[in-house]
Amino acid sequence: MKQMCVKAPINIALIKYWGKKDELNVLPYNPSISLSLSLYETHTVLEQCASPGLTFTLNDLADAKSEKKVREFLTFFPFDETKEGLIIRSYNSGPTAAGLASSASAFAALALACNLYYDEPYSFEGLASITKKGSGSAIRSLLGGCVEWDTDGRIHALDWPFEDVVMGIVVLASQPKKTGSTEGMKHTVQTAPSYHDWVKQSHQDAKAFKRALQDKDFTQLGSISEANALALHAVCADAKPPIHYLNEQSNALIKGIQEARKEGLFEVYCTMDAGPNVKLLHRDKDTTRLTQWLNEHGWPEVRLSRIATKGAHRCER
Ligand code: 2P0
Repeated sequence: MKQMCVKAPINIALIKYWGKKDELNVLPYNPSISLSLSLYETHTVLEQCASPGLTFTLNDLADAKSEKKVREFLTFFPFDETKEGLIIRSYNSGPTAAGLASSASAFAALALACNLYYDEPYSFEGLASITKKGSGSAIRSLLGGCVEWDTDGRIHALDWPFEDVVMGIVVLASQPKKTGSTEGMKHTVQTAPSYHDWVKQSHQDAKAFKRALQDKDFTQLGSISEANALALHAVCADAKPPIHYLNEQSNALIKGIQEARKEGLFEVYCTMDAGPNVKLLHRDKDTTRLTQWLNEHGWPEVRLSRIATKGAHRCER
């Protein structure tokens, strides 16, 4: 029986994507830049089956909502449910739908697995353009390292000069978020008066971020990333009614990190996505001081991640 196994890493954006200028083709209003991370990944297995129909499981459980999205995604491939049997098993090693990029790794893995299973109907560019239709940010998990997704819908690997950079993730909540990203960004585009200023600023942030990469200037890179994340949450709060992904704990942790940084205790920068969890960008030399500080202040244990050098790739079962 035919079978295909693929793994894809999560990615965390340092310059955030939030809003589609073209919903049909999933083209973003602004460029985003991310790091693929080795901490969590999705492992997806496609298997031929004798009886026609689709069976989908997520972490070995049936999941109607995800199955619907997978079925929609399969329309990009020559899958005929009335004639062909297909079992898709998907495993997320991290929490699902909690702002930890599980849909990014999931659709990157699914897209590559389907493309290989059906003998590559798409070139890499074609694959990228359908992957983002599963989930916009998933396009960035096709590549490893530092990845830019531009407003024309293309992805580029950027040279990442910091071998010692670590991303720490402090999980403050692992339940699925109340407002999904798709609906949250649409609501923000439609109702936040400051949305277009935010887009303008994001373009400038992306330019400044790439300059900081060329200059190998971690301080600049971290400062831009933190400001860009805070601006995302400010524009969400500007929507009518507002969207608040951060909770009191997230805000307290961000404030504590900023104060400790100002005092010179460590050089750590915060970034947050569509959920309350806080990610902490720093270098090896600060990991011990950061973990001690988190511990002393009663924060949950930080999960540390290196940058994943490989994007979505075929694997053995
Ligand atoms: C990002 N996020 O750049 C931003 C920052 C969350 C906050 O991309 O509608 O699941 O499927 O394109 O990719 C999450 O949004 O949304 C996201 P769709 P997606 O990582």
